[in-house]
Amino acid sequence: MPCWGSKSKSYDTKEKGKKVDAGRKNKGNLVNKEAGVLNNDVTTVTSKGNYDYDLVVIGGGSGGLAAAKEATALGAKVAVLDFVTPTPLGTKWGLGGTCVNVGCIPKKLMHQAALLGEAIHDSKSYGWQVGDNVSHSWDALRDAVQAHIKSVNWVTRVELRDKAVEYINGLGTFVDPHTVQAQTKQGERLLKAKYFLIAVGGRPRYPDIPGAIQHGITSDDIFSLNRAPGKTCIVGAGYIGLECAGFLKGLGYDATVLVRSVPLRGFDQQMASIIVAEMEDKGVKFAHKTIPKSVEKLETGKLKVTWTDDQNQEFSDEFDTILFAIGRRPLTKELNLENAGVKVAEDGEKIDADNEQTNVPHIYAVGDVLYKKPELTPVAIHAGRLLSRRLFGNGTVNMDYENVATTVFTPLEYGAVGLSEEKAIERFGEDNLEIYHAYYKPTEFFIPQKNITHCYLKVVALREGDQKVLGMHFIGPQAGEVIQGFAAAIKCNLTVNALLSTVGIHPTIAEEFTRISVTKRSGKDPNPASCCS
Ligand code: FAD
Ligand code: NA7
Repeated sequence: MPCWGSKSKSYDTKEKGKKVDAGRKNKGNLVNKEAGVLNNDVTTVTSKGNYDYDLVVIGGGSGGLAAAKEATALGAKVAVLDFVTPTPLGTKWGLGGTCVNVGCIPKKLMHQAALLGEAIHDSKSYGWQVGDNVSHSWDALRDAVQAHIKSVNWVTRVELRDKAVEYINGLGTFVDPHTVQAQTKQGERLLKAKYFLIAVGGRPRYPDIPGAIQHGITSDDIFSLNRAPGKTCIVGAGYIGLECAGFLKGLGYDATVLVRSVPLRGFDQQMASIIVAEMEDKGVKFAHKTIPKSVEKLETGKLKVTWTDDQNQEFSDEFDTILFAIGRRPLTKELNLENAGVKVAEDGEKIDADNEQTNVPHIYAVGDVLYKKPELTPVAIHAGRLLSRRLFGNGTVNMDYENVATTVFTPLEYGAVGLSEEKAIERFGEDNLEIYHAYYKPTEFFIPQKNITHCYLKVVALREGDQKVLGMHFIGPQAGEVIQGFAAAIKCNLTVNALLSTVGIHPTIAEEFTRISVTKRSGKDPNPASCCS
């Protein structure tokens, strides 16, 4: 069986010159405007209007920028609009979108800062002479993180200029199906384009409770906060809530998480409970089955947070910071989509698009605005690039949203690809599955005698034949690095047989996947016997 994508025509840079010409002559040759469907056999479309641009992208984040750069490389004339509305606290940022400014990058840097704190502690047992008074400066970390972000903002602007993508620092709204208005500092500008790409991403939600907006912050504020966060209440136990709680605790701040239903809903729940247990061992507090009721600022300057549990019992505590991580709202309402005729999915504000094409054939969408698609940077980037290749090159490959790997950067990281155990049972039935699992001991943990209780992995596979792997789950250090390669293997139809015939790299933690032998069905002890067994 060939690896995924191997049959598809790949974009050949050597052919770029030729393809640019082809793109210029047959701009949009893959779009049947009348039928409103992507159709690779359609070769010409007569342009009905005079447009300023081939493509106008609304939103200069991960997906929008990737699509814009790819489109210009294929000869299209492209403009990108990007505008950041300040948070209620007044935080704003530069070009590049969520990931670079208030998402993946500052998050990973703060996670790394927390891990280094742990490493300083561990280093003593490795012989490093570290004094007892090791301290951490929030201001120094924030400044370093912000300096890095500013440099990325700058490089992004230079890159757009070099690639001849026109960058407009303005808020885009639809005027009609072929016109977008850009509201800039200098005034209004109307941009007519043949194609539009909606890549506006989302912003954190606030709960509808007293004091939330006045006194609360979100992930949009935390990475540039002008004071140390101190004792923090984190509302929400999703990906972002747990990551923020993890790095805040690691940096030395008291952290309490209010969990409404279950942590990491949508992820494998056994893995999620292990992550929570590990965080509890590290001192993060969890208030399960609770929702916030109010936030009040006391005369002392502290924030009194009141919450209730599922028995309607009321609790409260004082905090320095309350951080809401209750999910994100796509920024579609602000776009006046009705002027263009673009519909949003019935149960929300996201756009339900088939192969990124909205119900209006020349208007596309990528990234976090898409309905029921993973909210992840590489997903937005990949979909944006592939779309531009289909629109302006000879691309035929559609985005595959299945088996996208991800990692939750909690203190002990959790990397996953493919189906959770619950989802696999739902799809295939328990009897048709084999679940391999193992606890393991990272070599690095021995000398500092770190807690190994939660170093755990799981492989979800079909039971028959070579046992096709449906999902892989890993809790431990560097989980993202461990899972990435296996994600490629899953694309190539990895089987348990293939995993077991792979020779491991010793001593690593990733090799544990090549040694799986205990199935849940067997009831055998999944704990390791020794380091090299
Ligand atoms: P965005 O990157 O959000 O870009 C949209 C841009 O459009 C923004 O700049 C916005 O201001 C602008 N805009 C909005 N409306 C308009 C308008 N009307 N006119 C002009 N401009 C407009 N993903 C990962 O893969 N790994 C991670 O580790 C990870 N960590 C994350 C941590 C946090 C705290 C958060 C919040 C997110 C994280 N993500 C992570 C998710 C990732 O950041 C998003 O999936 C990704 O940024 C989505 O890209 P996008 O292009 O859809 O939108
Ligand atoms: P998620 O993953 O949707 O998680 C949101 C969390 O907040 C989740 O635990 C929710 O509980 C909880 N929640 C939602 N609404 C409320 C209210 N009103 N009160 C209390 N708790 C609430 O969003 P994230 O922000 O963590 O991450 C979004 C994406 O960004 C993520 O997919 C990453 O890819 C990047 P629930 O489970 O609904 O009961």
